[in-house]
Amino acid sequence: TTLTFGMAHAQSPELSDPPAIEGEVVADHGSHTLRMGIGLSETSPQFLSSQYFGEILEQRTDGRITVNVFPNSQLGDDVQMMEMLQTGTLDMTYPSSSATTGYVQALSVFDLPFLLPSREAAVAVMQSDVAQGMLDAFEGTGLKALTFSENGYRQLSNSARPVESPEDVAGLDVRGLSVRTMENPVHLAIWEALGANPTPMAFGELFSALEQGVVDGQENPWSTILTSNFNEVQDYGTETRHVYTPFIMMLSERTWNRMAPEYQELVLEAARQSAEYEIQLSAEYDDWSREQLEARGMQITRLDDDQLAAFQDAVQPVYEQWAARIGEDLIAEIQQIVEENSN
Ligand code: KDG
Repeated sequence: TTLTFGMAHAQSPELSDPPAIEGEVVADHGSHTLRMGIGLSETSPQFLSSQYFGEILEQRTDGRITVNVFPNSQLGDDVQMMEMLQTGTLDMTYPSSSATTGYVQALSVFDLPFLLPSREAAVAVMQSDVAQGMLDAFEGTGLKALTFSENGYRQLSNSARPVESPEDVAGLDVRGLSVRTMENPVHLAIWEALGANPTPMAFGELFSALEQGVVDGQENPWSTILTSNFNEVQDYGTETRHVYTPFIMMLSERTWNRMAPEYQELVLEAARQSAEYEIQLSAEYDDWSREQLEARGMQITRLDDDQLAAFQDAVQPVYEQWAARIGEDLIAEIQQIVEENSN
């Protein structure tokens, strides 16, 4: 299915058009058809910006490079698709950074709770030299990491009860919420610290797990909760913003090595342009999605400063458990960038 950008705009007039594609058509270095698998749906900023990535390449190569984007985890989950990139059976994927920490441990820094207080700070971190170093560190894994973009601020949803405090997660006279997490040990630690019963699971299995009550809840940005229709099976949301996760757009190193240098350069440029568009679209989707979810009947709790502080206090043990392993210096470096980009 190919969706046009016009359809996205039919959802909301506030969403930006993709920027005009500029630049010359590059020389003919042969043809490539790139297959890209993603976890999210056809209405997500991730999909729309991936389509835009394909349009840039198509236009700048006179149709010699085309990109086919397969949404909804239909080719596999983040971990499986990265393995397919390594063996060369898939060209591209676009995982959460949290799914990639087995390859580059430093990326775990993004999984630390409440580390990136604003989108401005998060974007500055993603554009920093230290973050570029993390992308470069994929060298030799079989994965060519192209660019960061925004998955976004993660929020809790569940089908059991309104959540305003860690106690509501843990349950006092009722059982603790079972919460699906990504397959990432820091995320597990966060939900353990909050008293939940965390269950790591692939994204593609999540909707039916929620529907069947295998888990009570999950955590993802409002845009994902909306564009994956989780609100159909989740009555309650809480604006926890507990983690900001990036996406990483990546190519199979085998595919990369088959490309002419001029094509490689173009792919990198298109990836960065589409990431910029994705970050913008994702930011626009964030509040808009929350409003849409409320309009569709989801009961969303916004936390005041004291309530938020209770969540922040409860997850402090995660820093004690993980700071040394992730690297105190790295964390300090990220905090420094945050400081420089906060007002
Ligand atoms: O394509 C990205 C998705 O597969 C996944 O990373 C989304 O945040 C996500 C999750 O919760 O698994």
